[in-house]
Amino acid sequence: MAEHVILFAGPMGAGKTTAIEALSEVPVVRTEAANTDRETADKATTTVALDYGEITVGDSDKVRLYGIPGQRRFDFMWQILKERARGLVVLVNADAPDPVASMLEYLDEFSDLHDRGGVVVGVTRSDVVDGPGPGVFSDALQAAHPEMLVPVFTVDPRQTDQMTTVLLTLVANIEMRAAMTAAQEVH
Ligand SMILES: Nc1nc2c(ncn2[C@@H]2O[C@H](COP(=O)(O)OP(=O)(O)OP(=O)(O)O)[C@@H](O)[C@H]2O)c(=O)[nH]1
Ligand SMILES: [Mg+2]
Repeated sequence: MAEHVILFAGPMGAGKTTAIEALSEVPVVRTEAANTDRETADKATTTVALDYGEITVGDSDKVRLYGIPGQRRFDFMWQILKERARGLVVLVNADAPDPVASMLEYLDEFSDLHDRGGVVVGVTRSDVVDGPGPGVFSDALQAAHPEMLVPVFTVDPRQTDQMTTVLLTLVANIEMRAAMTAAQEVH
């Protein structure tokens, strides 16, 4: 039985808590407090410490899902969770002021997760605004980090099936990377 620890990062209101709620098979541990920054994200609450959920993939692989706060003033949690994680889902909302720049910031911040495991990007709230499509995000990624292999999805975090596709892609990438590393060590 393998275990994966996956981090969900991205700006406030991108849908990290929503995604973990959609995916988790156990009741999600949430740490929401009243949102005093309605300008950045017009919603009642915001995550102040972490979200936690779990899902089983395949026969018995447990995936631990951690969501981190989007607000920088809570970024002490980022460091703690970063050390445990092996995979990263960057969610970025298409209606943010500069979603492409925002995605690149999160990738820089968590680049060691790419080296240790894998990263996928989900562009959310594409139905709310006619923003840049996934190709724009992929091109920016390729230009900034040609060494990284990062799939980009357009996703609605409220939809369990869409989030499952994103998560399974990430888990497959992590396992492929681990298998290749193991094979290199044998030779
Ligand atoms: N229409 C639409 N709404 C979305 C989409 N993705 C997320 N939302 C909504 O946007 C809000 C996102 O809120 P959260 O899930 O709390 O966002 P978060 O990333 O956890 O934010 P912080 O914890 O504050 O950093 C929720 O109200 C979602 O229902 C989408 O693709 N389309
Ligand atoms: Mg949240």
